[in-house]
Amino acid sequence: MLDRSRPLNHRPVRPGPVLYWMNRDQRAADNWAVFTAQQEAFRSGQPLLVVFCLQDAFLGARPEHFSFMLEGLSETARELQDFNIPFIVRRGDPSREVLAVAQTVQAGLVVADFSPLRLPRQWRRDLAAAADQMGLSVWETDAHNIIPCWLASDKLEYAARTIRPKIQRQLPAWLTDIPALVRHPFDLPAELLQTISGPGALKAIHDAMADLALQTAPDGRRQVLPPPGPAAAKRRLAQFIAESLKDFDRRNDPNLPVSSRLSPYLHFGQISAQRVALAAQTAAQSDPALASPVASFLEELIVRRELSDNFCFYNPDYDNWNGFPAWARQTLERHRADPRAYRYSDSQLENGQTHDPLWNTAQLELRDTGQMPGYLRMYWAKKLLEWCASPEQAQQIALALNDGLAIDGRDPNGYVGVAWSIGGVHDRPWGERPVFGTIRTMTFDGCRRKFSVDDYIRKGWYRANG
Ligand code: FO1
Repeated sequence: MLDRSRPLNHRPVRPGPVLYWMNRDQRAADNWAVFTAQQEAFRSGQPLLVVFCLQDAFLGARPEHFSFMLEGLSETARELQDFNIPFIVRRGDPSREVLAVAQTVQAGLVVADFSPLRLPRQWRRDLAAAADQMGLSVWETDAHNIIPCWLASDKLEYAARTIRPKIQRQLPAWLTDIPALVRHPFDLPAELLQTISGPGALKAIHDAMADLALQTAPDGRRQVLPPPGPAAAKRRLAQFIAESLKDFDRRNDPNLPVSSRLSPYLHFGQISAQRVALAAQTAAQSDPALASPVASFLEELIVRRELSDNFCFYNPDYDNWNGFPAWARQTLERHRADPRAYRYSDSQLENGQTHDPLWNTAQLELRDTGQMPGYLRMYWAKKLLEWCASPEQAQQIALALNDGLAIDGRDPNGYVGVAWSIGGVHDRPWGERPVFGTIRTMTFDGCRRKFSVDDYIRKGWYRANG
């Protein structure tokens, strides 16, 4: 079998229970990290356990986003427990908490899943270094991408067109069936479990949800979110394939219900991208009419998503000006002093109070539902460039709104989406315009030519006003 794992320190695996630290891939099924941990536990006849570290805050996520995650985790906890795999929830810094659990159970190996983002990577680095001191091996398994990020490409890619051939070449080897977990035959001694888990994961999750129920976001509003969890994700996938995949080539029209709406589940790892890709492929095999929409869907699901991870993994400046390509920084620099036709306060932007009704509707959809149609996310970010005092400020506002409001915020796709829109990342120079320079623009009239802007605004008005 191909190896989706790599060591994070130089210690050999030693006898002892295997611990999977779950972070980005919050599911039991179709999770290569828990599967790898189980394989290693089998090899030496050892117990397997899973730990999750709950943070008090994560990159501006709202209480509703934490609730979405926690409800999914309680489902995942039950699923793992059915496989005789204890699930432990700890609160606090993962490098410290994972190490404490590993020490108590005298683990022989810790397996982490993979994230290309700064803070989650720092957690892994700290854990691997501290574990190294104790002679404990730490591995990382990419359970999120279909091709492990460090193998898909070994460098920062310029654009979809440069990573696509690399992915296409390697994909047949990686896009395989995903093995199922089996009931784990080796038990962790009950008193040890009691020591590390206290009253249990479900109680810890329940308590955390009760705390969240008392909290409101700084704006005092409560978003209406889709149903959370792995089971809801599977239902969404089935419905998407049955009802809307055939129209996926028309996804740029936000009035049509063609988007997969899987992104919240993919972000929290409640569904595996590989499972989604296999399901789409299977659908295409049984219906030739699906060939083109499935190809477009897989382009977004695989090439674009894995390109986003590539950008964040190889570019430490994925969320600031220095991450923009040189041509984009030069052109934006040249237009820095161009007059802006409109300027708005943070609150006017957050509450969709600009002169542009299309932008306002998209922003209010984001504010109130945590989601925004994919095509409008680009328009939305580009308008911020047009209306803010500087490109840096536009990027920071776009990221604050996206991380703070989007259910799938705080994700490589969000950082890349904003950097593409404002800083030309993965794009090329276009015709010269005020403020934008040669960064590609998007306009209200351009949208009008693509879809009924009036319908979108009217429906948005009804969504907001009943
Ligand atoms: N991961 C955790 O391990 N613990 C958390 O408490 C946690 C909260 C959280 C809140 C919002 C959100 O969007 C993601 C969250 N994650 C959490 C997941 C995780 O850190 C990230 O999805 C990835 O690491 C990003 O690549």
